[in-house]
Amino acid sequence: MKRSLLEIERIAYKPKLPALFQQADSFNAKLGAAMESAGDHEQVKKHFPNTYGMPIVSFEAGQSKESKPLNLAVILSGGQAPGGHNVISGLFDALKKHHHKSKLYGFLGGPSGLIENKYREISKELLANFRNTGGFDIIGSGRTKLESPEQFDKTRQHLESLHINALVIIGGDDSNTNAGILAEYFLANKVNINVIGVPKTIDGDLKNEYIETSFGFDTATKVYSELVGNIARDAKSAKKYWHFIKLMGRSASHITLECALQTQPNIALIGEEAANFNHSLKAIVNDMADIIAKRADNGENFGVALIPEGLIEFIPEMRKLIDELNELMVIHQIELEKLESLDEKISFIREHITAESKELLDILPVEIARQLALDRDPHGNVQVSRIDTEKLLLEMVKIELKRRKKEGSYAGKFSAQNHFFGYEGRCSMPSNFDADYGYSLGYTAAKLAICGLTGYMSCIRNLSRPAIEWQPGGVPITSMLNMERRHGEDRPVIQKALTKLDGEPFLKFKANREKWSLETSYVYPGPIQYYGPDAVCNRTTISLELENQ
Ligand code: FBP
Repeated sequence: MKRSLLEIERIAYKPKLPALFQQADSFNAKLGAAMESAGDHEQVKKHFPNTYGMPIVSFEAGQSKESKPLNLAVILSGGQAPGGHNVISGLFDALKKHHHKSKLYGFLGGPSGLIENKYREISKELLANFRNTGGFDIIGSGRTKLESPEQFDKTRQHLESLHINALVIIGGDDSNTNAGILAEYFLANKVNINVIGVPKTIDGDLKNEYIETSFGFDTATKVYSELVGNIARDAKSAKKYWHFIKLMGRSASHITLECALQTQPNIALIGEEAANFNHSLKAIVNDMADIIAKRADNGENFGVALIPEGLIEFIPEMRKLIDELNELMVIHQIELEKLESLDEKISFIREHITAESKELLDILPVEIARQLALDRDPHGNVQVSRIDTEKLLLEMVKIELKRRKKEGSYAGKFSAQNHFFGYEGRCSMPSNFDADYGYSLGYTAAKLAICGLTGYMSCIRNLSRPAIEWQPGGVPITSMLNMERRHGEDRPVIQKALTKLDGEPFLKFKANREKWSLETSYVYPGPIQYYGPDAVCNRTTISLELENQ
């Protein structure tokens, strides 16, 4: 395999570990307080009689005793995130340190690899090509939902045939929910295999009091911020375009908020704010047109607007339409599957939604209506990355500015470009932070498995401090659950962390956005740096720094 010079250098990088793991080899689990679920205690408890109320776990150095070899299995689940190969490296190194005859098996293509029994053993030689690299290609990933007893049973058979002691699931909120369900199922059925989760997602929405951030968010936001900064500088140089940039991130606006803090654009929309203040599509378009008009009055017919991909789900009338579509797609699944074209599906949908939603569907550009009618992902989510919200807003702003021009209240020139940054950031070489964090999460997951724990998520705290001060441990997955409506029924799921409107990152943005909207005060973060001063190479995100201050 041909490698770039940077990749060759990166493979040799030694990720930093928390001091505790540098000082000792043998650990005991230190049990803390028992933990309730994030919400709906009684209902969650009913679903998890064996794993509800488990204690939070930290580690303390223990006596070295004779250890037995362990076999671990690992899967990568869902969208790619920088640092995934490092989680596997951390798992492998901790496992081999525990006992050199221990083995690590990677199941291929995500959860489906477990069901279809497709795997490869992860050897030192194989891993040597992947340390500190981007991507998930060492074993691949997938979005199959591991949820039915039949799938659990096949998983059990395949894991038992390899004498696996613990399965590590590296995934986002939905995959970790399933890790918790599988741990419960194995305990209930007296299967002697533990299950440990690892928090992964560029979206940054898998976080809570204990999980400060997921791996991947740091690198992805640095990649997008570099691109946004480059575009902002182009806009300021040419002075002729407005750039409407949609950023990935699913429902939550964490990525957009972080990129806004890093680059100081003229507009950054935050979906959670739109929902909180009931901002209609029309109100959002009006606010954007106001800023564009004010900048035009100052002779600045250019600018940068950041739009989270999940915005569409937060606009109240859109949310109502999407909720109706979600329910309808479950109830009328068979009829909808029989319809061949998207336009036939839309006609069917029009007949089965409320008059209010029908009115909205009819005024949306045809392309957007078609995108909304597309299938959901296996977890029942609207595939927001496939909806062109940036184009929708651009078209609507254009119409509004035309109206204002006619009426005489706007005399500027509006010429716009649209962009979508998403896949560009998911497989980037991990930043030093994600290389260290991913590795430490993998190392911690192996330690949790070695301590014989199940139903836990690997957790590292104190992340805005240098890695040596990081605190590793485990949090019960059931402590993150609440009940939510999915596929037309109430199910226990990990609560998604949306952008907090009283959180420090949003407050900092709010305090500055008016200034940024009119003054052209862009910041250009430049590319991720791996070598050089700490302040440039080892700094994490502004969001994490503000949240932890
Ligand atoms: P995860 O929740 O699986 O980490 O997904 C991350 C993500 O990149 C989202 O930001 C995006 O909406 C989605 O994946 C795109 O999914 P796909 O890779 O299936 O196109």
